[in-house]
Amino acid sequence: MFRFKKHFFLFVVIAMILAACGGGSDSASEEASCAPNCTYTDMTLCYPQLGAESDWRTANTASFKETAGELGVRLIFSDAQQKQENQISAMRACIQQEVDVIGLPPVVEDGWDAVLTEAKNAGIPVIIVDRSVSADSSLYAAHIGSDMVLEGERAAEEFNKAMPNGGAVLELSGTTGSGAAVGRAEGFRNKLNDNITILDSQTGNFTRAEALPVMQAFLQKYTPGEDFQGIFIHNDDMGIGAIEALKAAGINPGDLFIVSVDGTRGGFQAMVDGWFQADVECNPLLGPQVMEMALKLMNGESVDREVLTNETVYYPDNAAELLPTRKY
Ligand code: GYE
Repeated sequence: MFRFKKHFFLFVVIAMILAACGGGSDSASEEASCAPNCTYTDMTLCYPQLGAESDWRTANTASFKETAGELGVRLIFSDAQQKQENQISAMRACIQQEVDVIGLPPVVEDGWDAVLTEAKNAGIPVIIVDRSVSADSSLYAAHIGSDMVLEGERAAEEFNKAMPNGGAVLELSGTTGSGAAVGRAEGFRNKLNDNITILDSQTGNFTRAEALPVMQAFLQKYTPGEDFQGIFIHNDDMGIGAIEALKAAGINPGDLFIVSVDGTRGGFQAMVDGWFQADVECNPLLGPQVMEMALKLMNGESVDREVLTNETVYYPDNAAELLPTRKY
């Protein structure tokens, strides 16, 4: 009898320990085992980068790698080459490895529900970085990035100032379905004066190489100066591709009103050369902010769900002076 009681007692204790360890329990807590005292050296951060399509992206990648190196964060980095399926499989691999936090810069807005749910069920908080997602916000911890709509609105205001009597513009837009392209296009249309028409809009997928033939095709269809007076370009890399196409066709890009987005060194150089008339800033240096937030999430602290980057518009008048100070 005594022996039976003892074994029964042991069985109950073991069962309680197993239950406390959460073996097979439904949803895990989002706090790491080091919480509330986790430090950067405790952190494994997964960053399934969307690609290497632009100078902006290169600077964004460098920001994550450098910041992780400085802070002692273990960074699991991958490059999805602008393919959503690659980003999703990289995320699944990170979930398997039980990383502490995932930073996701989504190539497009739609199609994240399944993998975000998997991360949530695994207790891994996800910070959406840079572009936005259309998924329900209960599926991720927060979003850190630029206000893409505001960027488009700022670009529109430059055309409104430069073309008070109206006219027509072309739009070279970013990756179809990406938060950056959707937001910039929306903001542009929100604020563009009624007397300025958008003659045509085509995607150059945010790359120099793809923008060049798109600009060439525009030039086959429309006569610069006559059919259109300006071009709104969703990033500097595509702007540089478009400039190449214009020059190759014997057109002086400075005769048109060209506004781009990002504010990279290439964009500043294009302003110095007289090709861009304004460059709407979009800051890629998000590594420090994302890692600071990731640490808070590991420690179970609350975070702001939407963190927008403070940005401005740059102009040719002081571009030469600012160019050497640019970090990207
Ligand atoms: O403007 C562009 C890059 O998502 C904000 O992506 C980012 C955009 C940026 O390819 O250069």
